[in-house]
Amino acid sequence: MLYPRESETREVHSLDGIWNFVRSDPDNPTQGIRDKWFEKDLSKSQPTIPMPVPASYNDITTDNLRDHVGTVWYDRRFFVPRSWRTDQRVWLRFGSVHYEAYVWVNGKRVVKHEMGHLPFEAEVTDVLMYGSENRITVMCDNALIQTSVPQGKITEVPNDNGMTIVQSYTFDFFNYAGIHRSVHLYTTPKTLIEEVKVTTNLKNQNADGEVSYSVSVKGSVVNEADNDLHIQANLYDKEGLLVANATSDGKLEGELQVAEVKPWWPYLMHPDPGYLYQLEIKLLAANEELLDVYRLKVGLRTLSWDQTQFLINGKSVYFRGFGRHEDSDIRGKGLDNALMVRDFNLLKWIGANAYRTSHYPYSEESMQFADEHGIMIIDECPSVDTENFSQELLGKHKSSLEQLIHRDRNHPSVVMWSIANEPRTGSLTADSYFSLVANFTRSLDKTRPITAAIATPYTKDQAGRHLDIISFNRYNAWYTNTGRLDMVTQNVIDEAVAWNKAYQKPVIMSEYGADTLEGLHIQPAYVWSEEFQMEVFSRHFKAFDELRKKGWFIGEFVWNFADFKTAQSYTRVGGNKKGVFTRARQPKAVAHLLRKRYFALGRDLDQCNIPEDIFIYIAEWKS
Ligand code: GCB
Repeated sequence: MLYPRESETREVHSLDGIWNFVRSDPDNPTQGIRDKWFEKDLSKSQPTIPMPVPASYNDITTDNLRDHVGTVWYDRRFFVPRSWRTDQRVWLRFGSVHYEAYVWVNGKRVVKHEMGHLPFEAEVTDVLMYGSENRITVMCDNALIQTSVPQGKITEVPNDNGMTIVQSYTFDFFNYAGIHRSVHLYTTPKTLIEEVKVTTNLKNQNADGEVSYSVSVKGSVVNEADNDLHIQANLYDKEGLLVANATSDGKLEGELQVAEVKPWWPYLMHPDPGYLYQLEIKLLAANEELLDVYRLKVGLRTLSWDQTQFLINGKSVYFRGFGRHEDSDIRGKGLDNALMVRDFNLLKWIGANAYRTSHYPYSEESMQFADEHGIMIIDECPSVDTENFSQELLGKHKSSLEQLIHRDRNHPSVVMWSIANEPRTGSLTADSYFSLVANFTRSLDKTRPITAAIATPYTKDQAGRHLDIISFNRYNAWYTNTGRLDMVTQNVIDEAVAWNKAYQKPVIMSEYGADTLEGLHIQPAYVWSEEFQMEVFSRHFKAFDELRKKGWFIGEFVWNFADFKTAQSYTRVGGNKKGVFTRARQPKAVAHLLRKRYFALGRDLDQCNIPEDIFIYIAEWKS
């Protein structure tokens, strides 16, 4: 599904803003459907409150909307200009609604979508009233069950006043819900570019590049000219100069050859990282009439991998990154440009070159930003703590990957697919389940390797054999041997070696860390203190440097970039505090340590420049 972009044939209107909101009675979640709340303004059925879009609804009010389980309703009115009545289509697109969404326009249901973090859309041409006001109504259900992705459980338990419905889940982040990303209305011509798939290749030692594109079209007029639809593809460099062009045959695909190419490089691996070209796709009729235009950014790069390494443009990559969350105060998982830009500034300040979209797909806007800034992404689907494997779950898990890959396959920043986080891979059922999930993923995209972040011990794991790259999560000195800083380095080395021995594949440590309360200082180091976090990291660094010498250890990912909200638990003080940054995106002491390491690695491995302020004057050392 293409990101909505304006062009000479397309208009985009935002429906973001303040919507009206109703929380259903948790004991009667389908009341709104039965009573047809979508047929008129919500305020005619129930008292409404204002609710920002995009945002999670949970932390907006002062009553306990936070822990609401079940359905909520949103609506708003909007104008559709008279000019849109002309010979074109209008689409309604949601960047994401968590978890299940039902959408009506002027009382008519236009789309239903299950699964958060992924976009969906519907054509609304025939239900809109042009040159007048329209109404959009959304019902959103946050309930997670054993066959949703991710999984959860709904139970009814006694409380002081009777019975209450409780949502539980094993994953360690708050189940924020609502209209999380932007809502757009956009127009397209009747015959439109529906999908564009781009792959790139570099040749002659990165001197020449190739962009292959294939386009699918919707709604071509059924007449003899159909087969003569064709594509004019133009590629422009950053300065706007045309560097290659091609006209497709009737199969609507083709190749562009780029001489003296500027490859897409990750941050700190090249002085000009994240170089993007603009690909202009023009859909033309047989008589050369311009039907539709869509433009997207393209980065030219190659990926390859074998049993010991992962390469970009033929150069071996060492990942220095983070597991992250889309999470912040008040807005929860709602898209926030200020937060996104701040996060990228911090990623670059600290010298990271990668992150994993733990534990679900991140916003399309952040994927575009990663392309621009040369940050490599391990793109994870929303399957976390996967267990109780069933056919129904498998179907939804595959669907999540299909939607993710369709959304993200053109991003140069996406270098790997992660098919799950900490799935329970110790059983034989996990073997066949993950063989199916991995093969399905490969059938959709062969150009990127597949991984999963595994916490099952290597002795029991049944999924690693289906992956291309092994990622493991482990919390030495935290969940195991708590407080024992002397039991980190060797354990990390031993486990990574064992994973490599078991599968003969490259290995990444995809999570390590320690909860740390900002400002808590205890010397000697004691759990939860800033000193402890620094020592835990430093002991891991030592292990990683030993492992790097072995030739198959390809990356280190801290857990977590920033503190984040979780469900309530006595192990969590206001949430998970393993952040290198606080939830307000300020550095803890360990951030300065990590920054020195990431830049030191960048200098050693990729010959990057070191920022001057890394060296703080202390004294003249006498040798
Ligand atoms: C993990 C999970 C992550 C948790 C983390 C922790 O293994 O993958 O979601 O937040 O541990 O801090 O417990």
